[in-house]
Amino acid sequence: MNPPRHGEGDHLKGGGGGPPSQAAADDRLPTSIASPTPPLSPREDIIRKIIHVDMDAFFASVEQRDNPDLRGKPVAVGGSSKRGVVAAASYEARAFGVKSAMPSATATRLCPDLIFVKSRFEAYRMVSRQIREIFARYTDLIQPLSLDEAYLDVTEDKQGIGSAVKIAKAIRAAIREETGLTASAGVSYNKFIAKLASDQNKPDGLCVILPEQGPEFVASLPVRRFHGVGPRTAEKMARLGVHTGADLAAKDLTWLSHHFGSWGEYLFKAARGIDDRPVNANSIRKSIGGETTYFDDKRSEGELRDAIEEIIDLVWERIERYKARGKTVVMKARYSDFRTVTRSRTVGQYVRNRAEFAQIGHSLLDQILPAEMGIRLLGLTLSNLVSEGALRSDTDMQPRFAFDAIEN
Ligand code: TTP
Ligand code: MG
Ligand code: MG
Repeated sequence: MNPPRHGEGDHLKGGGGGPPSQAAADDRLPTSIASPTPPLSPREDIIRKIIHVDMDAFFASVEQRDNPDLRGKPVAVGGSSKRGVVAAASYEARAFGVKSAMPSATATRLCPDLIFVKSRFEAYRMVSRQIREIFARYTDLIQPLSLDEAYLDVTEDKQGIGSAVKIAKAIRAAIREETGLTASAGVSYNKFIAKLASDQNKPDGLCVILPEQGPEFVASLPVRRFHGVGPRTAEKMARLGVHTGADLAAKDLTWLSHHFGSWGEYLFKAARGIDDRPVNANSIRKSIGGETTYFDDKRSEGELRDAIEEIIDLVWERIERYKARGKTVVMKARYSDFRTVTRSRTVGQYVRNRAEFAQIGHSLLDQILPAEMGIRLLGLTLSNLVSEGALRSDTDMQPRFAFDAIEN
Protein backbone atom coordinates (compact mmCIF):
# COMPACT_ATOMS: atom_id res chain seq x y z
CA MET A 1 0.00 0.00 0.00
CA ASN A 2 2.76 2.45 0.72
CA PRO A 3 4.63 2.76 -2.54
CA PRO A 4 8.19 1.58 -2.03
CA ARG A 5 10.16 4.70 -1.29
CA HIS A 6 13.52 3.06 -1.50
CA GLY A 7 14.46 0.45 -4.03
CA GLU A 8 15.89 -2.63 -2.49
CA GLY A 9 19.04 -1.85 -4.42
CA ASP A 10 20.07 0.77 -1.89
CA HIS A 11 19.58 -1.52 1.05
CA LEU A 12 23.14 -1.23 2.17
CA LYS A 13 23.24 2.51 2.54
CA GLY A 14 25.00 3.48 5.68
CA GLY A 15 26.62 0.10 5.77
CA GLY A 16 29.95 1.42 4.60
CA GLY A 17 31.87 0.19 1.63
CA GLY A 18 30.37 -0.45 -1.73
CA PRO A 19 27.03 -2.22 -1.55
CA PRO A 20 27.43 -5.71 -2.93
CA SER A 21 24.46 -7.32 -4.61
CA GLN A 22 22.04 -9.02 -2.26
CA ALA A 23 22.91 -12.47 -3.48
CA ALA A 24 26.59 -11.81 -3.01
CA ALA A 25 25.91 -10.17 0.32
CA ASP A 26 24.04 -13.15 1.57
CA ASP A 27 26.67 -15.60 0.54
CA ARG A 28 28.84 -13.79 3.00
CA LEU A 29 26.56 -14.32 6.00
CA PRO A 30 27.86 -17.82 6.57
CA THR A 31 26.16 -20.31 8.82
CA SER A 32 29.27 -21.52 10.47
CA ILE A 33 32.74 -20.12 10.08
CA ALA A 34 35.49 -19.11 12.38
CA SER A 35 34.60 -15.80 13.99
CA PRO A 36 36.85 -13.05 12.56
CA THR A 37 36.40 -10.72 15.55
CA PRO A 38 36.18 -11.15 19.31
CA PRO A 39 33.23 -13.26 20.49
CA LEU A 40 30.05 -12.34 18.63
CA SER A 41 27.97 -14.91 20.43
CA PRO A 42 28.37 -17.41 23.22
CA ARG A 43 29.08 -20.00 20.51
CA GLU A 44 32.12 -18.37 19.06
CA ASP A 45 32.17 -20.52 15.97
CA ILE A 46 28.67 -19.56 14.87
CA ILE A 47 27.66 -16.31 13.33
CA ARG A 48 23.95 -16.00 13.82
CA LYS A 49 21.57 -14.84 11.14
CA ILE A 50 18.97 -12.57 12.64
CA ILE A 51 16.04 -10.87 10.92
CA HIS A 52 14.11 -8.07 12.58
CA VAL A 53 10.73 -7.45 10.98
CA ASP A 54 8.65 -4.37 11.78
CA MET A 55 5.35 -3.31 10.21
CA ASP A 56 5.25 0.15 8.60
CA ALA A 57 3.15 2.79 10.39
CA PHE A 58 1.34 -0.19 11.85
CA PHE A 59 -1.94 1.03 13.37
CA ALA A 60 -2.29 3.78 10.77
CA SER A 61 -1.67 1.37 7.88
CA VAL A 62 -4.34 -1.01 9.17
CA GLU A 63 -6.79 1.91 9.29
CA GLN A 64 -5.88 2.97 5.75
CA ARG A 65 -6.23 -0.59 4.52
CA ASP A 66 -9.68 -0.96 6.03
CA ASN A 67 -10.97 2.47 5.02
CA PRO A 68 -10.05 3.45 1.45
CA ASP A 69 -11.04 7.07 2.18
CA LEU A 70 -7.98 7.34 4.40
CA ARG A 71 -5.46 6.15 1.82
CA GLY A 72 -2.88 8.66 0.68
CA LYS A 73 -3.93 11.01 3.49
CA PRO A 74 -2.31 12.14 6.73
CA VAL A 75 -3.83 9.88 9.38
CA ALA A 76 -3.17 9.66 13.11
CA VAL A 77 -4.46 6.87 15.30
CA GLY A 78 -5.28 8.20 18.74
CA GLY A 79 -7.49 10.68 20.51
CA SER A 80 -7.90 14.12 18.97
CA SER A 81 -8.86 15.63 22.34
CA LYS A 82 -6.74 18.33 23.89
CA ARG A 83 -4.91 15.83 26.03
CA GLY A 84 -4.81 13.01 23.49
CA VAL A 85 -1.58 11.50 22.22
CA VAL A 86 -0.79 10.16 18.74
CA ALA A 87 -0.24 6.40 18.84
CA ALA A 88 0.63 5.99 15.16
CA ALA A 89 1.03 8.34 12.22
CA SER A 90 0.72 7.45 8.55
CA TYR A 91 3.73 8.26 6.40
CA GLU A 92 1.71 11.08 4.81
CA ALA A 93 1.32 12.59 8.29
CA ARG A 94 5.00 12.08 9.08
CA ALA A 95 5.89 14.35 6.18
CA PHE A 96 4.49 17.13 8.41
CA GLY A 97 6.54 15.99 11.40
CA VAL A 98 3.72 14.12 13.11
CA LYS A 99 4.94 11.07 15.04
CA SER A 100 4.06 8.52 17.71
CA ALA A 101 3.77 9.77 21.29
CA MET A 102 3.28 13.38 20.18
CA PRO A 103 0.44 15.29 21.83
CA SER A 104 -2.52 15.42 19.45
CA ALA A 105 -2.67 19.20 19.83
CA THR A 106 0.90 19.53 18.53
CA ALA A 107 0.12 17.14 15.69
CA THR A 108 -2.88 19.21 14.61
CA ARG A 109 -0.77 22.35 14.67
CA LEU A 110 1.85 20.74 12.42
CA CYS A 111 -0.72 19.21 10.10
CA PRO A 112 -4.11 20.98 10.16
CA ASP A 113 -5.67 18.41 7.78
CA LEU A 114 -4.66 15.49 9.97
CA ILE A 115 -7.43 12.89 10.24
CA PHE A 116 -7.73 11.27 13.67
CA VAL A 117 -8.98 7.70 13.85
CA LYS A 118 -9.81 5.75 17.00
CA SER A 119 -7.66 2.70 17.66
CA ARG A 120 -9.10 -0.77 17.00
CA PHE A 121 -6.91 -3.15 18.93
CA GLU A 122 -8.84 -6.21 17.79
CA ALA A 123 -7.83 -5.47 14.19
CA TYR A 124 -4.18 -4.92 15.15
CA ARG A 125 -4.10 -8.11 17.18
CA MET A 126 -5.51 -10.02 14.24
CA VAL A 127 -2.71 -8.80 11.95
CA SER A 128 -0.20 -9.51 14.71
CA ARG A 129 -1.36 -13.12 14.84
CA GLN A 130 -1.13 -13.36 11.05
CA ILE A 131 2.44 -12.13 10.89
CA ARG A 132 3.55 -14.41 13.74
CA GLU A 133 2.03 -17.32 11.87
CA ILE A 134 4.04 -16.30 8.81
CA PHE A 135 7.25 -16.05 10.86
CA ALA A 136 6.65 -19.53 12.26
CA ARG A 137 6.84 -21.03 8.76
CA TYR A 138 10.46 -19.95 8.56
CA THR A 139 11.77 -20.41 12.10
CA ASP A 140 10.84 -21.65 15.54
CA LEU A 141 12.99 -18.99 17.19
CA ILE A 142 10.72 -15.96 17.29
CA GLN A 143 10.90 -13.18 19.86
CA PRO A 144 8.03 -10.72 19.49
CA LEU A 145 8.85 -7.23 20.79
CA SER A 146 5.41 -5.76 20.33
CA LEU A 147 2.35 -6.40 18.19
CA ASP A 148 4.11 -5.27 15.02
CA GLU A 149 7.65 -6.53 15.30
CA ALA A 150 9.80 -9.53 16.15
CA TYR A 151 13.32 -10.86 16.05
CA LEU A 152 13.76 -14.10 14.16
CA ASP A 153 16.81 -16.31 14.38
CA VAL A 154 17.03 -18.02 11.00
CA THR A 155 20.49 -19.53 11.45
CA GLU A 156 18.89 -22.92 11.23
CA ASP A 157 17.18 -22.54 7.88
CA LYS A 158 13.92 -24.38 8.62
CA GLN A 159 12.71 -24.47 5.02
CA GLY A 160 16.11 -24.86 3.39
CA ILE A 161 15.71 -21.56 1.54
CA GLY A 162 19.43 -21.05 1.49
CA SER A 163 19.89 -17.49 2.68
CA ALA A 164 18.69 -15.09 5.35
CA VAL A 165 18.07 -12.39 2.76
CA LYS A 166 15.86 -14.73 0.73
CA ILE A 167 13.96 -15.61 3.90
CA ALA A 168 13.45 -11.93 4.69
CA LYS A 169 12.18 -11.32 1.16
CA ALA A 170 9.82 -14.29 1.39
CA ILE A 171 8.46 -13.04 4.71
CA ARG A 172 7.91 -9.52 3.38
CA ALA A 173 6.13 -10.90 0.34
CA ALA A 174 3.91 -13.18 2.43
CA ILE A 175 2.99 -10.32 4.76
CA ARG A 176 2.06 -8.11 1.82
CA GLU A 177 0.07 -10.89 0.17
CA GLU A 178 -1.76 -12.12 3.24
CA THR A 179 -2.35 -8.93 5.22
CA GLY A 180 -2.36 -6.27 2.50
CA LEU A 181 0.22 -4.36 4.57
CA THR A 182 3.93 -3.70 4.22
CA ALA A 183 6.72 -4.59 6.61
CA SER A 184 10.36 -3.59 6.67
CA ALA A 185 13.12 -6.02 7.53
CA GLY A 186 16.69 -5.83 8.72
CA VAL A 187 19.03 -8.78 8.22
CA SER A 188 22.22 -9.01 10.21
CA TYR A 189 24.31 -11.04 12.63
CA ASN A 190 22.79 -9.82 15.88
CA LYS A 191 19.60 -8.33 17.31
CA PHE A 192 20.93 -4.85 17.93
CA ILE A 193 22.01 -4.35 14.32
CA ALA A 194 19.07 -6.19 12.76
CA LYS A 195 16.70 -3.79 14.53
CA LEU A 196 18.66 -0.75 13.40
CA ALA A 197 18.68 -2.17 9.89
CA SER A 198 14.92 -2.71 9.70
CA ASP A 199 14.51 0.98 10.38
CA GLN A 200 17.07 2.03 7.80
CA ASN A 201 14.98 1.84 4.62
CA LYS A 202 11.46 2.27 6.03
CA PRO A 203 8.78 2.08 4.76
CA ASP A 204 8.67 -1.15 2.77
CA GLY A 205 12.42 -1.52 2.94
CA LEU A 206 15.03 -4.21 3.34
CA CYS A 207 18.52 -3.65 4.67
CA VAL A 208 21.35 -6.15 5.08
CA ILE A 209 24.33 -5.47 7.32
CA LEU A 210 27.17 -7.96 7.06
CA PRO A 211 29.44 -8.76 10.00
CA GLU A 212 32.31 -6.71 8.61
CA GLN A 213 30.00 -3.75 8.04
CA GLY A 214 28.49 -3.79 11.53
CA PRO A 215 30.90 -1.52 13.40
CA GLU A 216 30.97 1.09 10.65
CA PHE A 217 27.18 1.02 10.31
CA VAL A 218 26.73 1.56 14.05
CA ALA A 219 29.35 4.31 14.06
CA SER A 220 27.46 6.26 11.40
CA LEU A 221 24.15 6.41 13.26
CA PRO A 222 22.84 8.94 15.76
CA VAL A 223 22.58 7.32 19.20
CA ARG A 224 18.88 8.16 19.44
CA ARG A 225 18.24 5.41 16.92
CA PHE A 226 19.65 2.76 19.27
CA HIS A 227 17.05 0.54 20.90
CA GLY A 228 16.75 1.63 24.50
CA VAL A 229 18.01 5.18 23.97
CA GLY A 230 14.92 7.31 24.44
CA PRO A 231 14.74 11.10 24.21
CA ARG A 232 16.01 11.58 27.77
CA THR A 233 19.01 9.29 27.41
CA ALA A 234 19.79 10.87 24.05
CA GLU A 235 19.78 14.28 25.74
CA LYS A 236 22.06 13.04 28.49
CA MET A 237 24.43 11.60 25.90
CA ALA A 238 24.38 14.85 23.96
CA ARG A 239 25.33 16.74 27.12
CA LEU A 240 28.27 14.34 27.43
CA GLY A 241 29.26 15.03 23.82
CA VAL A 242 28.02 11.68 22.51
CA HIS A 243 25.90 12.10 19.39
CA THR A 244 26.74 9.15 17.19
CA GLY A 245 27.80 5.56 17.47
CA ALA A 246 31.32 6.69 16.68
CA ASP A 247 31.28 9.07 19.66
CA LEU A 248 30.10 6.18 21.83
CA ALA A 249 32.78 3.82 20.51
CA ALA A 250 35.41 6.38 21.49
CA LYS A 251 34.49 5.96 25.17
CA ASP A 252 35.96 3.21 27.30
CA LEU A 253 34.06 0.81 29.52
CA THR A 254 34.95 2.65 32.74
CA TRP A 255 33.55 5.92 31.40
CA LEU A 256 30.39 4.25 30.12
CA SER A 257 29.82 2.37 33.39
CA HIS A 258 30.37 5.56 35.35
CA HIS A 259 27.70 7.43 33.39
CA PHE A 260 25.28 4.62 32.52
CA GLY A 261 25.71 2.08 35.31
CA SER A 262 24.99 -1.51 34.46
CA TRP A 263 23.95 -0.46 31.00
CA GLY A 264 27.54 0.60 30.24
CA GLU A 265 28.73 -2.81 29.19
CA TYR A 266 25.87 -3.26 26.76
CA LEU A 267 26.61 0.16 25.24
CA PHE A 268 30.32 -0.63 25.05
CA LYS A 269 29.66 -3.73 22.98
CA ALA A 270 26.79 -2.25 20.96
CA ALA A 271 28.99 0.66 19.88
CA ARG A 272 31.36 -1.94 18.45
CA GLY A 273 28.61 -3.79 16.64
CA ILE A 274 28.56 -6.61 19.18
CA ASP A 275 25.42 -7.98 20.82
CA ASP A 276 25.43 -11.46 22.35
CA ARG A 277 21.78 -11.59 23.36
CA PRO A 278 20.09 -14.64 21.90
CA VAL A 279 16.66 -14.51 20.32
CA ASN A 280 14.65 -15.32 23.35
CA ALA A 281 11.77 -17.46 22.18
CA ASN A 282 10.47 -18.96 25.37
CA SER A 283 11.87 -17.76 28.61
CA ILE A 284 9.55 -18.12 31.55
CA ARG A 285 8.31 -14.88 32.99
CA LYS A 286 7.08 -14.11 36.48
CA SER A 287 4.98 -11.07 35.77
CA ILE A 288 3.34 -9.27 32.92
CA GLY A 289 2.61 -5.60 32.80
CA GLY A 290 2.79 -2.29 31.06
CA GLU A 291 3.09 1.37 31.85
CA THR A 292 2.71 4.74 30.24
CA THR A 293 4.62 7.97 30.67
CA TYR A 294 2.52 11.01 29.89
CA PHE A 295 3.41 14.24 28.21
CA ASP A 296 1.07 16.14 30.49
CA ASP A 297 0.80 15.08 34.09
CA LYS A 298 -2.60 13.71 35.00
CA ARG A 299 -4.29 14.82 38.17
CA SER A 300 -8.08 14.92 38.05
CA GLU A 301 -10.00 11.78 38.84
CA GLY A 302 -11.50 11.76 35.34
CA GLU A 303 -8.11 11.90 33.65
CA LEU A 304 -6.69 9.23 35.88
CA ARG A 305 -9.67 6.91 35.34
CA ASP A 306 -9.26 7.28 31.56
CA ALA A 307 -5.54 6.68 31.90
CA ILE A 308 -5.94 3.53 33.96
CA GLU A 309 -8.52 2.22 31.48
CA GLU A 310 -5.97 2.54 28.68
CA ILE A 311 -3.41 0.65 30.74
CA ILE A 312 -5.97 -2.01 31.60
CA ASP A 313 -6.52 -2.50 27.84
CA LEU A 314 -2.82 -2.61 27.12
CA VAL A 315 -1.97 -5.03 29.91
CA TRP A 316 -5.03 -7.24 29.57
CA GLU A 317 -4.20 -7.69 25.91
CA ARG A 318 -0.77 -8.99 26.92
CA ILE A 319 -2.22 -11.18 29.66
CA GLU A 320 -4.55 -12.79 27.12
CA ARG A 321 -1.84 -13.13 24.53
CA TYR A 322 0.38 -15.03 26.97
CA LYS A 323 -2.58 -16.81 28.56
CA ALA A 324 -1.16 -15.65 31.87
CA ARG A 325 -2.88 -16.46 35.13
CA GLY A 326 -1.92 -14.53 38.24
CA LYS A 327 -3.29 -13.48 41.59
CA THR A 328 -1.49 -10.24 42.38
CA VAL A 329 -2.05 -6.91 40.66
CA VAL A 330 0.42 -4.11 41.31
CA MET A 331 -0.19 -0.50 40.33
CA LYS A 332 2.73 1.85 40.00
CA ALA A 333 2.38 5.62 39.92
CA ARG A 334 5.08 8.22 39.54
CA TYR A 335 4.40 11.77 40.63
CA SER A 336 5.64 14.86 38.84
CA ASP A 337 8.47 15.09 41.38
CA PHE A 338 9.53 11.55 40.32
CA ARG A 339 8.48 9.93 43.59
CA THR A 340 7.22 6.46 42.73
CA VAL A 341 4.58 4.62 44.76
CA THR A 342 3.10 1.16 44.35
CA ARG A 343 -0.18 -0.31 45.55
CA SER A 344 -1.03 -3.97 45.25
CA ARG A 345 -3.84 -6.40 45.82
CA THR A 346 -3.79 -10.18 45.88
CA VAL A 347 -6.96 -12.11 45.22
CA GLY A 348 -7.83 -15.66 46.24
CA GLN A 349 -8.60 -16.86 42.73
CA TYR A 350 -6.70 -16.07 39.56
CA VAL A 351 -7.83 -12.89 37.88
CA ARG A 352 -10.20 -14.39 35.35
CA ASN A 353 -11.37 -11.69 32.99
CA ARG A 354 -10.89 -8.13 31.94
CA ALA A 355 -13.76 -6.88 34.09
CA GLU A 356 -12.16 -8.31 37.20
CA PHE A 357 -8.75 -6.97 36.26
CA ALA A 358 -10.27 -3.54 35.56
CA GLN A 359 -12.12 -3.54 38.87
CA ILE A 360 -8.88 -4.26 40.75
CA GLY A 361 -7.03 -1.62 38.71
CA HIS A 362 -9.58 1.05 39.61
CA SER A 363 -9.64 0.02 43.27
CA LEU A 364 -5.86 0.43 43.42
CA LEU A 365 -6.21 3.84 41.83
CA ASP A 366 -8.80 4.73 44.49
CA GLN A 367 -6.07 4.31 47.09
CA ILE A 368 -4.14 7.30 45.78
CA LEU A 369 -7.12 9.54 45.03
CA PRO A 370 -7.42 12.46 45.28
CA ALA A 371 -3.98 12.71 43.72
CA GLU A 372 -1.69 14.84 45.86
CA MET A 373 0.04 16.16 42.75
CA GLY A 374 0.23 15.50 39.00
CA ILE A 375 1.08 11.96 37.91
CA ARG A 376 3.52 11.41 35.07
CA LEU A 377 3.50 7.65 34.86
CA LEU A 378 0.99 4.90 35.57
CA GLY A 379 1.44 1.18 35.21
CA LEU A 380 -0.16 -2.14 36.10
CA THR A 381 1.46 -5.53 36.50
CA LEU A 382 -0.02 -8.96 37.07
CA SER A 383 2.37 -11.10 39.09
CA ASN A 384 2.39 -14.36 40.98
CA LEU A 385 1.99 -15.98 37.59
CA VAL A 386 1.19 -19.55 36.84
CA SER A 387 1.80 -20.47 33.25
CA GLU A 388 -1.01 -21.82 31.15
CA GLY A 389 1.28 -22.58 28.28
CA ALA A 390 4.68 -21.22 27.49
CA LEU A 391 4.92 -17.73 28.90
CA ARG A 392 7.70 -15.78 27.42
CA SER A 393 9.61 -12.90 28.80
CA ASP A 394 9.37 -9.49 27.23
CA THR A 395 12.13 -7.91 29.18
CA ASP A 396 13.26 -6.01 26.13
CA MET A 397 9.75 -5.48 24.91
CA GLN A 398 9.24 -1.97 23.70
CA PRO A 399 6.88 0.18 25.71
CA ARG A 400 4.02 0.86 23.37
CA PHE A 401 2.61 4.01 24.82
CA ALA A 402 5.48 5.25 26.82
CA PHE A 403 8.42 6.78 25.11
CA ASP A 404 11.00 6.78 27.81
CA ALA A 405 9.97 3.98 30.08
CA ILE A 406 12.92 1.79 29.20
CA GLU A 407 15.33 4.46 30.24
CA ASN A 408 14.91 4.08 33.94
P1 TTP B 1 6.26 1.27 15.82
O1 TTP B 1 6.68 0.04 15.10
O2 TTP B 1 7.25 1.93 16.72
O3 TTP B 1 5.81 2.39 14.80
P2 TTP B 1 4.93 2.27 13.50
O4 TTP B 1 4.69 0.86 13.09
O5 TTP B 1 3.69 3.10 13.67
O6 TTP B 1 5.82 3.02 12.43
P3 TTP B 1 7.19 2.52 11.76
O7 TTP B 1 6.91 2.43 10.30
O8 TTP B 1 8.18 3.58 12.08
O9 TTP B 1 7.51 1.21 12.38
O10 TTP B 1 4.99 0.96 16.69
C1 TTP B 1 4.00 0.03 16.27
C2 TTP B 1 2.64 0.47 16.74
O11 TTP B 1 2.63 0.60 18.17
C3 TTP B 1 2.23 1.82 16.20
O12 TTP B 1 1.63 1.74 14.92
C4 TTP B 1 1.30 2.31 17.26
C5 TTP B 1 1.82 1.71 18.55
N1 TTP B 1 2.60 2.72 19.29
C6 TTP B 1 1.97 3.45 20.28
O13 TTP B 1 0.79 3.24 20.53
N2 TTP B 1 2.69 4.41 20.95
C7 TTP B 1 3.99 4.68 20.69
O14 TTP B 1 4.59 5.57 21.32
C8 TTP B 1 4.64 3.93 19.66
C9 TTP B 1 6.08 4.21 19.33
C10 TTP B 1 3.91 2.98 19.00
MG1 MG C 1 6.32 -0.43 13.04
MG1 MG D 1 7.42 -1.67 16.05
